[in-house]
Amino acid sequence: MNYTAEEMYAIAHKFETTGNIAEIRPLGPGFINDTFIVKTRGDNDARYILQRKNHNIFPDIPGMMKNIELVTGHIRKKVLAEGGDPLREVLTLTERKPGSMTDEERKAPSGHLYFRDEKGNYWTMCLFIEGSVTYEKADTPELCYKGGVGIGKFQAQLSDFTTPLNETIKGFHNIRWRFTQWDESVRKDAAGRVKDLAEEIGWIDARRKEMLDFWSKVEDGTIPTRVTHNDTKISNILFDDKGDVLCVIDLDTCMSSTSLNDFGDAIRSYTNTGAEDDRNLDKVGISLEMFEAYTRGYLSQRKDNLTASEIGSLAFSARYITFEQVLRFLMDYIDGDKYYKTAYPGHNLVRTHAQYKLLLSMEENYDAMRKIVEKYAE
Ligand code: GN1
Ligand code: MG
Repeated sequence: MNYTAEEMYAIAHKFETTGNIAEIRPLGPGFINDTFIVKTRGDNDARYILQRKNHNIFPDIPGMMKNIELVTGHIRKKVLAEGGDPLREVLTLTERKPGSMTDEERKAPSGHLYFRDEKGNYWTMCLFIEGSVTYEKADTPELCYKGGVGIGKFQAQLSDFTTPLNETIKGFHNIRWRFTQWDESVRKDAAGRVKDLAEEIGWIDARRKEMLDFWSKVEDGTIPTRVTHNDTKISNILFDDKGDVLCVIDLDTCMSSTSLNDFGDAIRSYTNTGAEDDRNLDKVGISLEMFEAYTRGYLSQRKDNLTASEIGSLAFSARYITFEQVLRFLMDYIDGDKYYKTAYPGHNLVRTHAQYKLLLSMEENYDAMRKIVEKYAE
């Protein structure tokens, strides 16, 4: 990412902020997009999130922004109806300054929601929610419980959303499609790494059938399709200073899929006693205490609305999404680290091993996980 300060200011100026832009700083360790925080000074000081969306990963940014506009608009109505604060309980997109737009931009689909610069990169902006807190890891059962309530509420708010959404990444959590990509990657062996990965590739092969069997239930409708977030790791959730969920962020992957993805991906991050890329595998595993707390919170919002097939698959969904993550990290390592940003050589392999350790721990604790789900689904 090579942008001078002047270029960054010019990009931020394309959006309708209050006050003058005073500072632009990078924010967070996102794996996909580049994120900045923009401070303004004026009558109402405010902060904004400016993001360069990765169009190599999201091929249709206008379609993605359309999804986000529709979904946030729907949630905003629900928040207002309940007397909540729409500036804190849902993401607020910042539009382009009308005067900064060319006729062509004005006419483009979702043209008011992004700026495409001369390098071909896409930029978007939204309001920063003051006083919000994010976590890389859940440190208390209380936080897990509240995260579960938050994701449950998010799904409930969208349960009557019927407008078709664009598929922003093809087959995102569709393991059949992931296996198609996987077989191609292993065959191509673009970085010449396959020869050293017999053990890891065996982990994937050994679980192919059970994962495809699960996905068949989504394909044949046994498990229903709903509007889901698809990236519910804890760092994509804003909490307030009391630990209550304010809103879910990073809506890039909001699409139609199974609600189980959101449960599974949350469990993958909330309950891990180690880091997603821990080198010390002894630290990695599922905390059943955290699992119970999240499940209790989530089902308090959703148990009356989920089908028996969904409830019956909740515990497995954690294994499904964690398996998929092992596959995706390993596939990216095989491809030569093209998808995820990495901090050092071999980072994707470290991530693969750490997520595999988490998967093993979920497999060992599967009966206990199922019993916990049953307890709170009653
Ligand atoms: C990416 O965008 P971010 O960093 O929240 C990825 C998720 C992975 C996650 C692993 C669009 O999430 O699917 O689970 O990394 N997002 C995309 O931490 O691929
Ligand atoms: Mg994301």
